[in-house]
Amino acid sequence: MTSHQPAEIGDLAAMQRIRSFEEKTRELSLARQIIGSVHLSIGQEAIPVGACAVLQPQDAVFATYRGHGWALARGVPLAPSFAELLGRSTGLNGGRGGSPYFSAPQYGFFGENSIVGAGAPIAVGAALAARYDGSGRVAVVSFGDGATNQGAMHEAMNFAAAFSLPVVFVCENNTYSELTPIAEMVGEPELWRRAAGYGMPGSRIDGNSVTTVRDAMAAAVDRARAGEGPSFIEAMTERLVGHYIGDVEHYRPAGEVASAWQREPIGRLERELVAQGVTEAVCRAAVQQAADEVERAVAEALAAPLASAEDVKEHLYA
Ligand SMILES: Cc1ncc(C[n+]2csc(CCOP(=O)(O)OP(=O)(O)O)c2C)c(N)n1
Repeated sequence: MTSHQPAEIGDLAAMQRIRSFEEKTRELSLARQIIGSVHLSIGQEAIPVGACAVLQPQDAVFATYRGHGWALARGVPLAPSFAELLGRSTGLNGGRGGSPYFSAPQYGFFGENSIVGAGAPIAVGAALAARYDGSGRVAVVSFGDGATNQGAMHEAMNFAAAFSLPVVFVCENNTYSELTPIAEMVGEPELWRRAAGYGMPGSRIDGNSVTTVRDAMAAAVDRARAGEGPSFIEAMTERLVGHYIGDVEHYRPAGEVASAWQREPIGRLERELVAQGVTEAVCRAAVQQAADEVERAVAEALAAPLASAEDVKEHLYA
C-alpha cells in the first residue's frame, strides 16, 4: 500500500464484500435457491467493519439474524458462508442453519440468533467466563433498536455493569423495529441514555461512518480489556432494504429510502477518500476486487453437494 492508499481503502473493500455478498444473497433468495427467511444489512455495513477492526482473535462476537456482515467482518470466508445459505454440505454449519444461524467460533464469531435480545445474555456469559479463563476476551454483542425493549437485554446490561464485565453492547439503530418506527415504541428515543441507568458509559454515534465506529469501539474495547467494565454504543444507521426479503415496506415514508442512499457508508467513504486525494480509480478497483471475490465464492458454493438428509439427526442435543 502506497502513501496514496490510506488504510480506509481496506474498510471500503470490507464493506463492499458484505454489500456484494448480500446483493447476491438477495438474488439467490428471489430465485428460490435459498430456503427460509433472509434479513439483509445493506446500508449498515460500517458498523461491523468498524467494530471488528479493533478486535483480537480471542474476542467473541454475537449477532442477530441480520448478522452476515458481522460474520464476514470477523474474517469468516465467503464460500462456506454462501454454501451455508444454499444448504450445501460445505456450509459453515453443514448447511443446517442457513441465513439466521451462521456460527463460526474458530473465527471468534459465536453466532447469529433469531430470538430478539437473546445474544446479550450469552455475550455476558462469555465475558464472565473470560474473568476465569485468563483469555483476555472481550465480548461484543450487536442488536437492533427494537431489541433494547426485551427483558433479556435489561438483565444482561445490568449484570454486566454490576460485575464490571468486558462486554461492548452495540445497538444498530436503523430506526425500525421490524415494521414499526422505534420512536413510536419508547418514551426516550435516544436509546444511549439508558446506559447511565445501568451504570455504564453510553454514546450515540454516526453508524454510517466506519472511522467513527472504529474510534468508539476502540475506546469501549480498551476499557473492557482494562477491567473497567461494559459500554453501550448506539450506532445510528439506515437499512436500505426491507426488514426481510419480500417486505413491501409500506410503512416507510415516500422518498425515505432514496434519501438514505445519499448517506450510505460505502459511497460516503469513497467521497471522503477522493477528497483526501485518493483517485476514483483506486476506490473503484477496491470495490470491484471485492465484488469479483464474491462472484468466485458463490460459484464455488453452487458447485458443492447439497447437505445430506442421511445425517440429519447428527449434532442434535436434547
Ligand atoms: C423474542 C422475539 N420476539 C419477537 C420476535 C419477532 N421479531 C423478529 S425481528 C423483530 C424486530 C427487531 O427489531 P430490531 O431489534 O430493531 O432489529 P432489526 O430487525 O431492525 O435489525 C421482531 C419483533 C423475535 N424474533 N423474537
